Amino acid sequence: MSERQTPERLEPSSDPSRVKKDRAQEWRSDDTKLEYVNQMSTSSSELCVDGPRMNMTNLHFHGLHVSPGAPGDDVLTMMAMPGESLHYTVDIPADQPPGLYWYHTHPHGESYQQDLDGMSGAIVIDGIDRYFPEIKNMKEKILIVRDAELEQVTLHQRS
Ligand SMILES: [Cu+2]
Repeated sequence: MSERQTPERLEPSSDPSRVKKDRAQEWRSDDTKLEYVNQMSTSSSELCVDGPRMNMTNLHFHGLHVSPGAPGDDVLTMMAMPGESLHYTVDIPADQPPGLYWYHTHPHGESYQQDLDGMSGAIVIDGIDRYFPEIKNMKEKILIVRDAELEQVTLHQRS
């Protein structure tokens, strides 16, 4: 049996904003600094795709129109080994389309298992009511489905 460990400590401010993530935390679109702490153990008995896990990690901000260079959405050179931290600056542009995005780990060779273990979360860019005013007063619920594989759905036409 494996022990689940989470390496994340995202510390956005508590100010109201247009950018929200799960855990009911919010941060302002101009408050873009994140500290990501790898709290995984230095040794692992679990195997990865190509050998033993090293428990390294980083973040990818999926779908956001942000810089792919460090200290932004850089999944190639930014990497935290156990006990290390990464300091991100994620400048989300004012014209980022509203909608549901997500962040997830992205260390090559280990991200698949880390993502399946829950190392991901939602990022909501507010403003969809600008396009659909009728939903302005609807209560928002964010639903994240994990540990489930979705099978391809084929629609059959009834004759
Ligand atoms: Cu992604």
